[in-house]
Amino acid sequence: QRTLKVAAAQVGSVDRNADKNETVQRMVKLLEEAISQNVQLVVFPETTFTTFFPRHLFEDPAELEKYFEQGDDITNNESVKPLFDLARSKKVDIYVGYAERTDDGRGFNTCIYYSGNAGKVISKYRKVHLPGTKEPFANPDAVNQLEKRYFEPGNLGFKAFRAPGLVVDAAKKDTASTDVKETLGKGDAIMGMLICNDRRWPEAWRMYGLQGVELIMVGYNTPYNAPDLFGFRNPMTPEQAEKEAYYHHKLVMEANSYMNACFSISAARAGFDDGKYDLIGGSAIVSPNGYTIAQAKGVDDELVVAEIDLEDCRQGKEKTFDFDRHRRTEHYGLITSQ
Ligand code: ING
Repeated sequence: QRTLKVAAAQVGSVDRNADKNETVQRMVKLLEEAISQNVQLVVFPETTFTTFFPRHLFEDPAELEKYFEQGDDITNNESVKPLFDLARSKKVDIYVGYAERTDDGRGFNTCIYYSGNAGKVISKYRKVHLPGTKEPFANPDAVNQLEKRYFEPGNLGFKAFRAPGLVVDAAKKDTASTDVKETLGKGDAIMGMLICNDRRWPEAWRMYGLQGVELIMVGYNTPYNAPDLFGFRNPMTPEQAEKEAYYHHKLVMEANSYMNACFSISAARAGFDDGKYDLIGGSAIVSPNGYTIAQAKGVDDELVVAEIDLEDCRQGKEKTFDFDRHRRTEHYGLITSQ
């Protein structure tokens, strides 16, 4: 029995000129709701503190800068500090996605795992798979996707980590080794973080799967009806495009959780930013057998909660997806060489 209570904190519309303090207060409210339900881990979305700004072309660098969090460690930044202070005071762990401006001026689409138990950031991940284009579409009315313009591809790889004090109380020493065989089903939870488009790339999940992860966390902003999304005119009606975007989100979360025998928690920035830029909801918690066990109902701020038992990963990791026994890496060269 290695049970823990987890939640996805879906955040509804955030307008282009929203007050960041107000947005952080909405996140604090979701965290307080989670705390009232004895939730131990809360996953927030991608670029949660602001609107999904890569949809806009900014000519003025000073305006663009407003959407980034400054510095290598943001947890004491004025406007976002309340969230991390609450997490630390109540010993709740949180995943938070944000636009990172490093001390040496680089830009990444980043998320951090803040351990309320340890009172500090214990892991950082920078989004590897950046969708969209570097240059804006010719059509001035197009909804852009300029992550390749504003961010560099992540340079931290896919590093699994162990979250102290979640399923094994801090007193009991968890096994120091992260070797899958030795630690499977023992010690602190082994986790991995992805961001949005990453979830559509099985290689990203498998990198964590090979490290024995039991839980993957993903924040996302997924539009569906931007007519020029990625440069092609969307032939579908808004209803068809919306239906397909929800289907593909569910498909990749369920399939990849199943194929890596791990739980996953996905948290959407959802709704209609500035009343018109659509983003799907669909925040969900998926089991290692690929079943969605809890999901958001709407596109507003919403907490999606489930009690999970990390032991449920063992069935997959020791049978169907026992990678050591079944994978034949001598045939997989193309995956890393092409
Ligand atoms: N957004 C989208 C995502 O991968 C996208 C981009 C939308 C890709 C629809 C394909 C289809 O969910 C981000 N931020 O990656």
